[in-house]
Amino acid sequence: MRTVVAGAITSSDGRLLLAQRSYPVQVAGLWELPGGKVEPGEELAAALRRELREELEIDVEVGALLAETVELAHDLTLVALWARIVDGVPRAVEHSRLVWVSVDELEDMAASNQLVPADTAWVPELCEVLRQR
Ligand code: 9L3
Ligand code: MG
Repeated sequence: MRTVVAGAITSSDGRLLLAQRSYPVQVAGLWELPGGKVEPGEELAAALRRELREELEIDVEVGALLAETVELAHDLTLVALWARIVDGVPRAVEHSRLVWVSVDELEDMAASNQLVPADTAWVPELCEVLRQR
């Protein structure tokens, strides 16, 4: 059983960073919270900081866990942590594109199935928290 950790990266003006997957073909073109697999023995927050350095060339400060845990196929469990950028400007190293979305844009993208299916579990919490900011 492995864990995948994703970052709910927020901006000071209440936007969320989404990254467009370039692989595998089943989800290529869909948008996700960026992240990746936790290494054995690695802490969740450390894994997220490592993944976001690798994938986006940013340093983040990691916050709380989002409530929903998603069971993926192949013995993978997916969790998300709130995060904010403390250094760097996000660059799509392995994604096709990056976008900062407002809450309304996030809801539209979810409603039109532009998010990777697994990540839709977080949309209600993402919207609720971002609207409070
Ligand atoms: N995954 C789903 N939603 C996400 C992320 C970061 C990852 N927000 C899934 C896709 C892959 C697996 O987790 O099946 C591993 O992710 P990656 O290492 O390919 O990013
Ligand atoms: Mg990844």
